[in-house]
Amino acid sequence: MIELFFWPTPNGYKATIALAELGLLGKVTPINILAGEQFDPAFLKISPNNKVPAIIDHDGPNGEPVAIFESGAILLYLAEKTGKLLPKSEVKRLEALQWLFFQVSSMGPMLGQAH
Ligand SMILES: N[C@@H](CCC(=O)N[C@@H](CS)C(=O)NCC(=O)O)C(=O)O
Repeated sequence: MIELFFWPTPNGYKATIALAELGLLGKVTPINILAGEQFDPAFLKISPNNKVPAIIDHDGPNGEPVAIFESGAILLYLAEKTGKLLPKSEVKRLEALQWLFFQVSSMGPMLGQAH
């Protein structure tokens, strides 16, 4: 199971939905970004850009714990770890990756600024 550091925002839900769909959602630690908890030094060791979502996979590469921040990196990590969510066909995989990068680099930030 994977530990999630979460606040109920669209970015927070992206990681939550992927973890739930994969049956990997473990302990959920709320990080209240309205109260400044994202600047807690302990959380900054997990997410150095002081943002949710972030995860800790206690069974990461080589069986070691690994902390991951950035929703796109989390989604890619989960897809590669499980062999799910990303198509196997190279062309379809590239298509999915283009929309993933479009979402995290173009759509997400614009919606964030709009709100
Ligand atoms: N590029 C990041 C954006 C994450 C992000 O903007 N998180 C916001 C909530 S939606 C946050 O934690 N803000 C707290 C802050 O910036 O201090 C991702 O895709 O994970």
